[in-house]
Amino acid sequence: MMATPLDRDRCIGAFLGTFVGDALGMPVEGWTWSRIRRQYGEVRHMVPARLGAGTYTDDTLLMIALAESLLASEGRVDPEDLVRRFRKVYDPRRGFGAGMHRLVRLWDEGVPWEEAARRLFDGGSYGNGAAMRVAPVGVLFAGRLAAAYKLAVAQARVTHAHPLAQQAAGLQAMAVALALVTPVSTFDPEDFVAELEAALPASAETLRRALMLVLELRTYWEDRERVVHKLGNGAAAHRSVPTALFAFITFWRSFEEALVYAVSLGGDTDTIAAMTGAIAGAFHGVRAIPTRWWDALENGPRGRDDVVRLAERVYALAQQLQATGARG
Ligand code: F2R
Ligand code: MG
Ligand code: MG
Repeated sequence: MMATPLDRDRCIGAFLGTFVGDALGMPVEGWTWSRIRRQYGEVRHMVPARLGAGTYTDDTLLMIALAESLLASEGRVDPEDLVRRFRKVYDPRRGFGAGMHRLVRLWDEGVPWEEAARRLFDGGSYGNGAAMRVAPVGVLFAGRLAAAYKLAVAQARVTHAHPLAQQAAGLQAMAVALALVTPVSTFDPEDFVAELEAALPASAETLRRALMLVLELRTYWEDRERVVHKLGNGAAAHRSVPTALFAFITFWRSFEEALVYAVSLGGDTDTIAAMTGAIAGAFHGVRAIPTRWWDALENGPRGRDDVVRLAERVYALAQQLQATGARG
C-alpha cells in the first residue's frame, strides 16, 4: 500500500474513539441486549456509573500505557517496559479483567512476563484485553497493515499468550491502520473487509470465518439475537473484535450510530464500543465525536485532554517513522 500523508484529526480520533466507546458502554457492561433495551431504549448519552458518567475503564488506561511505552521505545515493543507501565496504571476500581488481576500478582511475585502470561487459564488468555488497547499501533503504522499486525501481536504477547487473542489484536490494529487512510467518499465495506482478510496470516482461520459472517450479517443488523449468536459479544477476543468491526461497517456513515449500535448488542459493551470507536474515530476523525459525549468525558489526570496530547505525540512519531521508512 502507498504511503498516504497522515491525518492528525483521524489519528486523534482513533484514541478518543476508544475513550468515548469505553465510557459510553461501561455502565451497561455485562448486560444483555434486551436488558439494555428495557432500561434505556438506546444508550445515546453518558449514563450514570460507579465512578461517574463519562469515566473510563481498563480499556482506555491500558491504551494510554501502551502508547506511552511505544513512545518511550520509539515505536518498538519493550516487554519489560510495558509490564512496568501496565502495573503502574493498574487500578482495581477501573474494571480490569480477571486475567489482569492475576498477572499483577504474578508480576509482583517476580514471575517473568512470558511465564506469567502462559500461566493464565489453559494456554494463556484469549480475552480481548490486547485488542481493546491497540489503537496506538494502528496510528503508528497507518496504511501499513503487515507492520501493524506484527507490532500488535508483539504487544499482545506480553499479557495474552493465546494465539486467538494475538491474532484478534492484529486484526483490530489493521482495521484502525486501514480506516486511517481510507477515503470516506469512496468507502466500500466489502473492499474494506477484503483488504483485512487478505492481510491476515493463513493461521487465523477462526477470524477469517468471522469476517465472512461480518459481511453476510449486514442485512440482519436489527436481529441482535442473531448477530450476538453468530459473532459473539463477550470478552473473548475472537468473539468481540469481529463484532466491533461489524458495528463499524454496518454504520460506517456515522460515528455516533456505530457506537450506539455497538453498545446496544450488550455483553462486553465498553470494550466492543471502544474497539468500534477506535476504527470509526480513525475513519471520521475526532471532530465526528458528538459534543455532548466530548463534554462528558472524564478530564482529570489521564483524562480527555491528556489523551489528546498523548495522541498528538504518537501522531508525531508516526510521521517520523513514515518519513524515515522505518520498519514495516
Ligand atoms: N473484566 C471486565 N469486566 C468485568 C468486571 C467489570 C465489573 N463490572 C467491574 O466494574 O469491576 N472487563 C475488562 O476485561 C476485558 C478484557 O479482558 P482481558 O484483559 O483480556 O482479561 P482476561 O481475564 O484475560 O480475559 C477475559 C475473559 O475471557 C475468558 N478467557 C480468556 N481466556 C480464556 C481461556 N484460555 N480459557 C477460558 N476462558 C478464557 C475468561 O472468562 C476471562 O476472564 C474487557 O471486557 C475489559 O473491559
Ligand atoms: Mg473495560
Ligand atoms: Mg469490557
